[in-house]
Amino acid sequence: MRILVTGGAGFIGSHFVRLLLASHPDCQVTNLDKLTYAGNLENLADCAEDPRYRFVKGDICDAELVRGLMGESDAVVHFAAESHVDRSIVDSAPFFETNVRGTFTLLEAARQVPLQRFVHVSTDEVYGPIPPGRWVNEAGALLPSSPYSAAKAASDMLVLAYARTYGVPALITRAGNNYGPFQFPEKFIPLIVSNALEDRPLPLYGDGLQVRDWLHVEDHCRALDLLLERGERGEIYNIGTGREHTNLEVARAVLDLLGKPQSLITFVEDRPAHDRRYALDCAKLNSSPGWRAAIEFADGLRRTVEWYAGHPEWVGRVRHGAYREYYERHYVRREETLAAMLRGGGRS
Ligand code: NAD
Ligand code: TDX
Repeated sequence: MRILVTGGAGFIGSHFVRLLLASHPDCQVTNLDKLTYAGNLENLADCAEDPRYRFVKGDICDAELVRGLMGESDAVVHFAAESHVDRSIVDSAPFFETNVRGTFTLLEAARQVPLQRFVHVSTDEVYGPIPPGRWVNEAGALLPSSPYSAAKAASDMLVLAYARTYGVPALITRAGNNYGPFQFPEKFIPLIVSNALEDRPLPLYGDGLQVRDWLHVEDHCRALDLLLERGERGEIYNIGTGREHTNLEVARAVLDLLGKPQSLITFVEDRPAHDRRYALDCAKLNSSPGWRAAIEFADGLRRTVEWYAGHPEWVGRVRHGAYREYYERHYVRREETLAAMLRGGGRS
């Protein structure tokens, strides 16, 4: 099968490309990626020489390029997106450009070629916050809180409309928070791990009691691979573990794993419109095609912490390279201010 992967140089996309090449000897993979700050070809250095793999640098909003690549493909797995909520609050324009117009551009091409499958990788954030004691299934209302999740919800609506109107063989997946190696250290787990490694404060928004369903990236990619083969067109599939952890629990566990003091935990101003809890009902995927997360959170977190501790050069290049300006603007200055506050007996 010839598979076009968009955003394959990012965190989840790079794991997915690696999984495809490892588990499907006859596949041909084209990775279309614009290489934004989040795209990093180092994430796929071990695949670069594989004759079944091809990298194309380009934008999913480029209709001509997308039409050409899709015409040579049997299936599309669409990861490319602006993916960080905090950035969408600072500047939402690239989120609507890539997540909405980019998805529209792919769908326009998809309706003109004989594709077998189009997997649209979406998120649990489109449902908005889920009250305690409840879990949302695929029929849940979409109530996105951030510009990021609003753009993802808009792209989901386009996918459903193109499946119904033009028969594009598309399905949508909505996963919980991913974690694992190669995740950009602006996201919570790699941010707190790399801060702890440098003895910097771990910033927890608000009271730190927000709940997320942490899904190891390898479990997520296994589910996507299964759905690429056996998912039903026009359907939506939630992908989660059913486990709940507060951000504070995660931060405490990371500090314990690294033998660092709990005093590094620092409560900071909350994110605007911060969703309190995500909780997915995954009964559909669990029953057919039949998938369950295999990696326990404690084990996955330990391995992830070990990976970051063992790759200081990767973290250093990412933090101080493409990411430097944003990192300094949003984290270093804030942490320095916090550290000064703490020295002066302020909030802790
Ligand atoms: P990421 O930010 O690590 O990677 C995104 C990739 O897309 C990068 O390689 C970037 O260069 C590329 N890209 C961005 N704009 C592009 C454009 N216009 N054209 C081509 N390439 C472009 O993101 P991620 O965390 O790997 O997330 C991948 C997908 O999974 C996203 O669609 C996201 O919404 C979804 N998702 C992520 C999570 C999570 O926890 N990270 C959870 C659920 C769903
Ligand atoms: O410095 C921080 N302090 C903090 O308390 C950061 C960066 C985050 N947080 C909190 C906010 C969330 O409650 O940690 C939690 C996780 O934050 P993020 O890593 O920013 O993830 P989230 O906002 O939950 O969104 C993620 O999961 C769904 C991904 O970024 C999305 O791409 C995905 O769709």
